[in-house]
Amino acid sequence: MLEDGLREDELFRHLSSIKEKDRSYRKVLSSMCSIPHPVAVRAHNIFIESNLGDPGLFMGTASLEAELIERLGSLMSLPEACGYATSGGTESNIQALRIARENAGKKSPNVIIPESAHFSFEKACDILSIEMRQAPSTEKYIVDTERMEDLIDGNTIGMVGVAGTTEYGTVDPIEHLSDIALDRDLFLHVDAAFGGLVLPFIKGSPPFDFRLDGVSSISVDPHKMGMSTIPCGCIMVRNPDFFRSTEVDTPYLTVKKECTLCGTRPGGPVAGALAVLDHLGRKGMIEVVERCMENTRFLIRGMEELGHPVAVQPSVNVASFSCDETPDGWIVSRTRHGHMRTVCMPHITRETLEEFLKDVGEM
Ligand code: 0PR
Repeated sequence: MLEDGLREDELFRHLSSIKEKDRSYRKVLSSMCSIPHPVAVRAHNIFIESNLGDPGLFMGTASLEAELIERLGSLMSLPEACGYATSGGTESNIQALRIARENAGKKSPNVIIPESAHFSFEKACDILSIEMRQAPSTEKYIVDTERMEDLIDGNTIGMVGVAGTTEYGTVDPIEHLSDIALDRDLFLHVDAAFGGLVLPFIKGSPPFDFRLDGVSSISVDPHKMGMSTIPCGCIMVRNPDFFRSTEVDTPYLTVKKECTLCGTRPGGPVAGALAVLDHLGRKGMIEVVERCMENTRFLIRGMEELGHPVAVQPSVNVASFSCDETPDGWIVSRTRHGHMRTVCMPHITRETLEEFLKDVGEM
């Protein structure tokens, strides 16, 4: 710790120089986060000191969280869905498996997840001492439901389906998983961290939400395609009783019980997330998603013309290609199968993609 504090101008000169070491999003095709919408930043700043961990103190902010859950619940076809704002998809997935485990009450619990599921499930299973059984994907990079069913036994506490996979932008056959869940009386968690704010705005998207009776919980992240500030995820459940199992007594707080994983929780990103949804409305969200999807199709056409086929036609704005090299100055990621993975987030413009394709062509 410094003995004498820095002057404000010195401090901020230093911070600005450090910030320059961060990448700007311009040539970043690997991220599922983006530049937050200006209304999100403005709303976030208004609620900068609010703590949702003590909702009795911050009743206004708590009402915004309830509104956010109502908006997202409606988007997921269940306006009365019960939920709360998390720090993102990882926390939502941990909580979903925690609820599934408590709900099933098995001695040696296991959960069946698609091989393509996000690595946060590995963390969740480790923390919760649940055996993670991975079901392989088909050649379309969606889970093979027959293989999934084969893995179910008497100790299975639930299944996971992904709506908008991190690596290929595909959607698992959630309708079929929902039938299996109902048939075998299992908890079904849908990880729609990415797709939850994309698929509802695309006509003809496959069903993945609470319309399917077997879906028990869904996670949706406003800090991805919701353009909110970080961190903002949401976990929603069909049955409010599900949260009983994660409740603890909080005798000295303004509320006497808490079902969340984190204690202190920021109100700013929640205000930011709601601000974006209310400012853009359904029409504005459709425009944003359409632009991202048009850009994704443009990129796929361009890459294919250059001899780099897309691994699978995605259902959301994530596209992965057979292309071993990466042009200088660009950030893409690599899937576990070695494909070049790209995400056309709102910060990726048509001009940026033209520049990217030109550089790929010159590699
Ligand atoms: N579920 C899915 C389907 C995801 O894609 C992700 C994250 C998560 C859960 C976990 O969400 P949180 O990271 O919010 O806990 N997917 C991105 C990924 O791992 C996260 C990311 C975002 C990574 C921006 C890098 C980046 O620059 O690729």
